Amino acid sequence: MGAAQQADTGTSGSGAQVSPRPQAGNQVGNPQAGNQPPIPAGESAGVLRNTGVGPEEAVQLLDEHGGTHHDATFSPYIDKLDPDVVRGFYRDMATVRRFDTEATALQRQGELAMWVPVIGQEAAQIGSGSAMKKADYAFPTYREHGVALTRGLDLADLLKLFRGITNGGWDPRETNFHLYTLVLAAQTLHAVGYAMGISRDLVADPTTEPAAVVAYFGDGASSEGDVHESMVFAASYDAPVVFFCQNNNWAISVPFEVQSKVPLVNRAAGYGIPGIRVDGNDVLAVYAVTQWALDHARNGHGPVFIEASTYRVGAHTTADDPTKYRMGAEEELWKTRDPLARLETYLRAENLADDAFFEQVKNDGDELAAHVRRVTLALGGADIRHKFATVYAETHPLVAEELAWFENYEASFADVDTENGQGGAA
Ligand SMILES: Cc1ncc(C[n+]2csc(CCOP(=O)(O)OP(=O)(O)O)c2C)c(N)n1
Repeated sequence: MGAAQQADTGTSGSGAQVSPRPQAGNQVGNPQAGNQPPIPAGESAGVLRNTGVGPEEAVQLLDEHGGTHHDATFSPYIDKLDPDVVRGFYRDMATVRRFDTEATALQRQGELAMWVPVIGQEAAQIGSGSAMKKADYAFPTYREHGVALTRGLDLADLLKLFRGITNGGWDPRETNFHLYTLVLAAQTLHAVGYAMGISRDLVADPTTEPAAVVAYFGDGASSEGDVHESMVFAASYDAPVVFFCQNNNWAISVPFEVQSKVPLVNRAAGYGIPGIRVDGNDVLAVYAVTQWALDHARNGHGPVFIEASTYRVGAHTTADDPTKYRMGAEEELWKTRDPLARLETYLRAENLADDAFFEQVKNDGDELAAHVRRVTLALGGADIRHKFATVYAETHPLVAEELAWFENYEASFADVDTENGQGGAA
């Protein structure tokens, strides 16, 4: 990364420490503890202090004007980045934004049952996803389209779920990207269980490649008991898991202030794990912080909690109307912090990208959107009976009763369908 605009904001040298939790010598939960060099103590405004008082500021390496800042702990993770990688961050963020627009259009045209937009959160997702290695494993919620892209998924596969074709849409083992989880926070338990499995695999075979897990969830999900249980378990067993919370300020219509009386990052201290607050709209900072956390976890030092401060620019889903509960001024403020705009400003100022690059990214995005549309329309209609058949492994009287009701209801449209020359519901 170019150093021309490096400016020390004075935030480094604040004395805040990155302190790995004391090792309990639990060799089953943490087979590598003791064999690895300790993570060096760093200095960063965004890192939880030992006192448990969370940082006021978040780690930021690239501000909303495209200017860069130095951070003693995290800057080294991006200082030597190849410009191609930084351009790749932009390309991925723009790709997922274009994909999102197309999926929203498909929903509005009746081709998807609903859609969950991610606009505004691209940096949090592309930054954290890009920090992962192939052997690492991501446990997403239902909005991690950007992470899906970094894991190598064909984004069209995501839409199968939202069209009702399937309960999944991809084989998680192919990309180490778990299926979307709509039950809030349930995936954090799955993630910790998987991470504990990684630890045990290492005990069984020390030549296994060390890996870590990233558990994604939102500020609303942080109020669920599952997150608490996950963190207690992960801390107790030094599980190699990074808890990545995208605090997008809203849980549908409930504002963040209702979820927590303190910054979420403060909670990490209660579990005895390091907590880092990062500017979630700064792709470089998210990338650096997540790399640090993954190294920490992979090297046997246990879990890390990251709070990525970001904003859900659009609606919660296409079934939601944020004008009913949100002030326009807040939306306008966050638009000035747009993750793509700031990286574009930086790339242009550093002469790392020109008009031709941005034009190419736009054209490639349009091509991807056309591909996604083509694949989705070719899927045909969803067979809703499949849903009834997959609630339980065996037949269930209540499901059978509901299916009978549904079939009656469907049959009531038979006359209309005949008149219109159509053949049943899609
Ligand atoms: C256990 C559970 N309770 C309630 C819901 C309904 N629900 C779906 S999304 C949502 C808000 C989630 O907010 P947050 O965790 O902040 O994530 P975001 O959607 O903002 O990314 C709620 C309450 C659910 N899916 N699962």
